[in-house]
Amino acid sequence: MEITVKQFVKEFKQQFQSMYAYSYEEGSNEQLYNALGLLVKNYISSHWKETREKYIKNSVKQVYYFSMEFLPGRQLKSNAYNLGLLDVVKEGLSELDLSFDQLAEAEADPALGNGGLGRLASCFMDSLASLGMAGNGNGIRYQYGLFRQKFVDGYQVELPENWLRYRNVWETRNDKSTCMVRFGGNVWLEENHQGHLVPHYENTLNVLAVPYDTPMVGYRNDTVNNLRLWSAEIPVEEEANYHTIEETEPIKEITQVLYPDDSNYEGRLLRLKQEYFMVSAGVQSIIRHFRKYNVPRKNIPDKVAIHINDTHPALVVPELMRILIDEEHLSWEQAWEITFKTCSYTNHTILREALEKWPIDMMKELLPRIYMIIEEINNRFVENTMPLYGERITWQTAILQNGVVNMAHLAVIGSHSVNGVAKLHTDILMNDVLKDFFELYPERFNNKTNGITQRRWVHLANPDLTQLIDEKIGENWKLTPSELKVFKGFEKDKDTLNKLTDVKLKNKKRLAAHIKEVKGITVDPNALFDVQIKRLHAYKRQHLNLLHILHRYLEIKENPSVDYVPRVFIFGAKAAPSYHYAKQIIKVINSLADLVNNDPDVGDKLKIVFFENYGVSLAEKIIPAADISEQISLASMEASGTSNMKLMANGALTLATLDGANIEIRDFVGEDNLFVFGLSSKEVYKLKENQSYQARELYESDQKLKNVLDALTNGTIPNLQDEGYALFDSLVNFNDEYFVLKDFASYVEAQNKVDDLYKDQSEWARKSLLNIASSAPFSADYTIQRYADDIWKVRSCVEEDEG
Ligand code: 26V
Repeated sequence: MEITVKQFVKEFKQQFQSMYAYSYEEGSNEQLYNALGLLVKNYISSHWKETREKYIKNSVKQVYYFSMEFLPGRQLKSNAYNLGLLDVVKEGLSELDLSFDQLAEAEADPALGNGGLGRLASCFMDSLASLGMAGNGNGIRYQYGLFRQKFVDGYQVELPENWLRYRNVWETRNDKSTCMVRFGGNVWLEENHQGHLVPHYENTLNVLAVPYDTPMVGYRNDTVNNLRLWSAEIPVEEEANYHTIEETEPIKEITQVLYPDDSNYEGRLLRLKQEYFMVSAGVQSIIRHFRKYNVPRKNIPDKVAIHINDTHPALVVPELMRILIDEEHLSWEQAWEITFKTCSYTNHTILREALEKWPIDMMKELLPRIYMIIEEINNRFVENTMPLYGERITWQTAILQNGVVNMAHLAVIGSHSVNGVAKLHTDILMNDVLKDFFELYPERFNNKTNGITQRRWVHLANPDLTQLIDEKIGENWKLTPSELKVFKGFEKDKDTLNKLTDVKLKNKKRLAAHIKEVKGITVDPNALFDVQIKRLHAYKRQHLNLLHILHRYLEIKENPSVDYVPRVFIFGAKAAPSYHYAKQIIKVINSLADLVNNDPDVGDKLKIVFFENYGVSLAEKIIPAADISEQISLASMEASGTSNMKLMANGALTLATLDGANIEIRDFVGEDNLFVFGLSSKEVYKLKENQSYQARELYESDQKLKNVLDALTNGTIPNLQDEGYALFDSLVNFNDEYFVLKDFASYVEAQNKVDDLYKDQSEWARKSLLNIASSAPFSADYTIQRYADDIWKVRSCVEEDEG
């Protein structure tokens, strides 16, 4: 985008004045940020309009990514960057004596998701736009995002995240495109005069769905796609029926808060309301938009692809059926053909406790028409499957089972494509979690290994590294990430390795200053920065990390001259508010941090930093400074992971079990350039199968392990209530569900190898370089290209223009 610094400065001053009626010199950071954001949005708006018009004019096939969660992160910097305006903006502001970075920090980080799944959705939005593909996001505009985490006396405390308090400059409320969503009441079918069976409704709760649209800006390609988030309101014409604030609650609460859990399914009515609200509004608006295309309805699958991000939006299947049958008057067969060809589904977890199963009674009462349709889908499925595959498989794959609606089954049966998010994960879906379906529909299953956007996670988060790469191999890698492999050619180049070490050190100094500021802890930037950042969950095994730190602490106490490389162990993790065990792990790590960080015997050998309120913005600060990336889940449990990819792309060496995408990371970077330990997924399956695991035997036979476990309960760690006992119990007395003790010895061994390598700084830098140069396959641009080719059948519109 062509804008001069002079023009920008003038427009910025005007923008500020028109909003606040005083000069920018008197503005607070929030105000200055708001003015700047609106100005940038103004620059975006013409591309936004033109992109939309181009898609309609060319009848382009559109992808709709349905997700209950999006974690876009702050948008000012990335929008300005993708527009090609970042330098102009920075320069202009500095002419006005303003710091861009300071203003950028005033933006609220929309935490409209829990973790990996939500962040993946946002990386995908970025890649869709950057590839010039017609991709739309569809989700919920939660008034409160994921809770703000604080530690009080080492315990996690949850505070509300009112991210909309100071307005959101990126969104546009779109009153022209509202939809009505109906809940409850009675429904019956009656034949109309054309002989169609049409539903009649009485006593429904009618909710107005209001869309808020946010531009998704492509990287220097003039493409701006749309992220549509829905908000629930009382329909204007029904306002008079509501007499008190309390009466309006059932409507307003629908989009009030994000469910702060990403692993435990609970059959909560409000959550089902949220899911249907988002799905119904989204599908209605798609069908409305499709009418602009003037194509027969049977061609919907040629013009629309709907993606179901985990089972949460799986009601897309019956909702699309409902609209096609009840409103468009298609036959069941015609409607089913369209629905099935339009929908595709990604599974993101094998954790049984996270798989959604709604009680039939609840579904019937809240969504009577939708339930009728689900029942019919199920009946037809059973009818077709039984003669071919017999009773066992048919009942195991049915949608309705034991009084519940199995949402994964609904999603698989209603989609032409089912994918996992890493090779191992897809294998596990096919051989275990969804194996009966794999027998029915092998052709539907495919793998799409996750990816990340290098734009946010490297170009913007790590400008010094980016500059170094540019200097060595030119800028092509920014548009063609595979070019990064050229960087491998510099693995023996002293100058490059020195500069790489300098860049890392600079990033670590910056993080060290931040640690000092927010935690008051002094850390040595020359120490090894060891990072584990992800949701807190037993399967991710932050407590394995904890046991190793405790082990080092005990060794140092016993022998103060022990030769450990100085290390800073960095954690960022939120625990679901109801996940008691995860919160106990947080408390123990925090108490151990108090002990270790203040023990003069320890000095710089060991520091522990547990950041509060981990999220996208904090990740952007931590990742560029990481030396070691901890990816230590029990093999088979982590579907893919994405922090593993971000850390690798920033030059951290991975310390990993062979789980999720770690396996593919190893394959690309080579066995010698990361640290692997622990059970393989096959071994885990075997161990579970033959039920031979005895955690207590390990505790009793391994003296080092025993010392560590005993330290949880013998008063070594100060200020604990029963948390140390809780950990001990789960690991020793309740037989250690995630095989922490089993993997402990090989983890400690791998950690010692990490120390040894770090002592050889140039060898470390060489491996770090190889990691960076091997990270291109994990670009979300490639992942999205594969979704586009194999599943959605959409192409870049930028290409089309040229061709
Ligand atoms: C489950 C539930 C259960 C009901 C309550 C709300 C809720 C919200 C989210 C989820 C599913 C979370 C699944 C998830 O985030 N999986 C992660 O997905 C990442 C992207 O594919 C992947 O990298 C991680 O390995 C995987 O854990």
